[in-house]
Amino acid sequence: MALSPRLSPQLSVVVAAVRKAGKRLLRDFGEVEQLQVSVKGPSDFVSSADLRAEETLRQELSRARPNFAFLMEESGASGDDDWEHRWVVDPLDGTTNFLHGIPHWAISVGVERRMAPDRTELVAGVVYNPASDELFWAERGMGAFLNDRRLRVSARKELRDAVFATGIPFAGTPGKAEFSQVLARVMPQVAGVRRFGSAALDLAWTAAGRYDGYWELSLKPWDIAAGLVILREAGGFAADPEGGDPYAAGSVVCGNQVLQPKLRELVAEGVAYARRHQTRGEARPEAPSGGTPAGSDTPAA
Ligand code: 2AM
Ligand code: CA
Repeated sequence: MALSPRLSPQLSVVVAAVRKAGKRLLRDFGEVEQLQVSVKGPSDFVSSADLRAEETLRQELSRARPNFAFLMEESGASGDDDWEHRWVVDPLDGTTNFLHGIPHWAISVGVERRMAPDRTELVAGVVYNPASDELFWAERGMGAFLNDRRLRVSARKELRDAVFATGIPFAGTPGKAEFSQVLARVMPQVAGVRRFGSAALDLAWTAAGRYDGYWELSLKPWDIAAGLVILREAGGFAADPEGGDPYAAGSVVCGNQVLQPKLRELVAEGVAYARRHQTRGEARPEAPSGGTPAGSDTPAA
């Protein structure tokens, strides 16, 4: 597919790399669908597909930009500590979907630039879903695109019309009580809540206006680096629940200019409630009752 002439040399490198890794992953995905019936299941096969994709990306990206450092999901940080640019790579976001033969997973590559010793910014990102051949991409200041089409976040203004995506905590991760409290506040007010299982695609789909917003807590840099650039370049807003930097916090609440603050308030209230009511490491399971759930609690003794 021809891409817009706005594709810079740097992004061309990323696009070539994700397409190469994507082709192989897509072949592997076909195999996974066959493997579903085997007794052992496809999980070992998927881990090696994941590692292979990461290696392909590393080779392609480092050949084109030898000075860039890496932060990768499987192999961690590598390269010069004094890096000026760094690739932030998730070779397979939505692994559980991949494993189950669900065609909703992506390769995510973000570019981080160091402005000062303790300050970096995200400057470019590509999120590629090989199963649908949808390539979401953006460069700071240049807009966001899906293949060759310009992206814009949705224009909806009312919570009751909004469809939000989220991520549900899974085994071994914190935040289950927080999630329940947030969901109890969001669910009654909106048109729908979706959980599709790839943070990178959740951000890209919000950028494309398919979702009106998205929230998820406790994410890793490689889940969101690329998607945050795409979201912002599509006119979206993103913060952590307290209004801080979502990349640094690893927690994201995003949407358009009108809905993002409303969603953020609900998320912040739910999180604060769960934390105030934590006893023996768990919050009370129920949402506060009586009136609207949001803000109707009393402080813990
Ligand atoms: P991953 O597929 O690269 O692991 C969904 O909530 C997000 O959480 C995805 O971006 C997913 O990225 C991440 N995640 C990490 N560990 C997970 C797990 N065990 N189950 C589901 N999602 C997981
Ligand atoms: Ca991931």
